[in-house]
Amino acid sequence: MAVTRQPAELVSLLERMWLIRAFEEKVSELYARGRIRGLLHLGIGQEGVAVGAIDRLAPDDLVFAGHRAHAHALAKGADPAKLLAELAGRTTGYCAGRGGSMHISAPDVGFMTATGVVAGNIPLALGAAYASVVGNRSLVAAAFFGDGAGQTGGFHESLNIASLWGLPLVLVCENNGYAEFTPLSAHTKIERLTEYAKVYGIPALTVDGNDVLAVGQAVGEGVDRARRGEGPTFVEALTYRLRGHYEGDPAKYRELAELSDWKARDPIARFAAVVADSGAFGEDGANDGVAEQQARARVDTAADEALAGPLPEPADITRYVYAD
Ligand SMILES: Cc1ncc(C[n+]2csc(CCOP(=O)(O)OP(=O)(O)O)c2C)c(N)n1
Ligand SMILES: [Mg+2]
Repeated sequence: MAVTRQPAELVSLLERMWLIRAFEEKVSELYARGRIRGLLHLGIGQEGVAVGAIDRLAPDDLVFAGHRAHAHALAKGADPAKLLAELAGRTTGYCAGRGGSMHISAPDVGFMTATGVVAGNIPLALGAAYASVVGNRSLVAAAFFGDGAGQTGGFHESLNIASLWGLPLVLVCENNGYAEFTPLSAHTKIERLTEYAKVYGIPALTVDGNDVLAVGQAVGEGVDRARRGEGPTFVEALTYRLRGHYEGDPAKYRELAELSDWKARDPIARFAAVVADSGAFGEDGANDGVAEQQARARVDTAADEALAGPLPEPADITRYVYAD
């Protein structure tokens, strides 16, 4: 698609994608070394969706993501050191080390929640969109979920209400072709998930999720529509996770040829070529590679800071437990 963004904006998008990639590669390394524990879902290969979409939101807009949520938190502006501290169970983490990867919340930057409940974030985003209308505010709520979410009741109920009440909700479906180890064709007969939205009267379109600008264009239209009070929009972003469903998944359910096809469509490498063509790396391309270097350096510093944070004291085990 035609590039209409300023060179500095293009570089900034690339920097954000690199920050997420470097962060998740560091997380993978720390996980292999036992410094981070628990079930971990990485979105390496899907960075174009979170960055392209969240770029079109305002700082006050609210993001609700799922179990593969590091990218969305970082794209919304979460601090990598605090996020890493959370994953490593440190008291300095976003949720005092009690939440971990699937329960991140960084409300200071409008990243409201990750959740381990597939599609559980969609009714929450719906509620935020409703609160925006009731409270006479102009904020937009965005929900990010996978293709697997389309088979849940909460997804359908939320789409119906969002449409019926014209709520300012943007629904971003990251269709990566699999729900856990099950390919899309084995969990629904519907090929284009936009069909689900259309039956509820929601404008919907499918985009190349590995094209950060295409995602931004589609989501930007949805955000504008929501802001004008014209109700929800559904964007299906076609993408692929280059890692297994979880760290340690041997991923025997997919062919290597499929993986290498998608590696060739890596959203970061593709976009770096667009940035280079725009001349934003300088005349002789001198700044090519700087975004990656800076991201890796920032993540290294964040990891040092995060791992220096204290673990919770055993005596504090019931702290934040509100049962009678
Ligand atoms: C309500 C619910 N049902 C089942 C699960 C188990 N589960 C965890 S991830 C997952 C698949 C999700 O697939 P998708 O929504 O496509 O997201 P992706 O993992 O591809 O990012 C399932 C079924 C769950 N966590 N929550
Ligand atoms: Mg999926």
